[in-house]
Amino acid sequence: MSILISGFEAFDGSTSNPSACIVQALLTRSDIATVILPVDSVHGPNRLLETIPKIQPQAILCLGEAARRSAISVERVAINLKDYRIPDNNGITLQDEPIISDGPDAYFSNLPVRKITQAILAAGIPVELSLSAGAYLCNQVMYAAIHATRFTTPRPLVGFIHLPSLPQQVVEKNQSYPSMALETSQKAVQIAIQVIRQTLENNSSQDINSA
Ligand code: PCA
Repeated sequence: MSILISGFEAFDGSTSNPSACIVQALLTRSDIATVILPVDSVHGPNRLLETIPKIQPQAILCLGEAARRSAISVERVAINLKDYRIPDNNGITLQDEPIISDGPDAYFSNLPVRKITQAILAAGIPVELSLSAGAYLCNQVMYAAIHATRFTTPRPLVGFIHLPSLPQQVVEKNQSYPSMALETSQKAVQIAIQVIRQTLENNSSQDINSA
């Protein structure tokens, strides 16, 4: 059983990104494939889309940082919109553009988003089921991954989790917005992986029983 987990490089003047730290910590697990994506309007989604056929994962969990959010955000929806509030790491700012010109307005994640949220909450970690992954690179990667795998059989589970900034990022910027310790975000991601794994196991035993 293979699960692909992606994270993003640092952006917006930060020297780190919690999603990259978590992906690096998962590198040693043989059942998990990882990729760190550039915060780049073209190469970010492309790097993920190139990796998917090589791994042929049963699930794809993308991770990114949501500065100023105070809780883990399990994303429900990706919208077909690029509307960047800040430039990407290549200096590009896109506005009012679709991700896929003839694509649907939005895709729902097919991860068990409510179960993941409930399991993270049960572990005592602040979490929300979020209605918007924004209109920047995280939303773009989530939309592109769901779009690219929609006709794959069996269809992989695909979704996105946003993580609050790390305390040191907020300190670095001399600001006072919310943050979450790396260990806490990491535990939340581990719980999400467990729930995804259980869902895949249940789906495959249902397939065997109905065969
Ligand atoms: N967060 C950004 C892009 C990269 C990241 O980690 C976002 O929320 O779109």
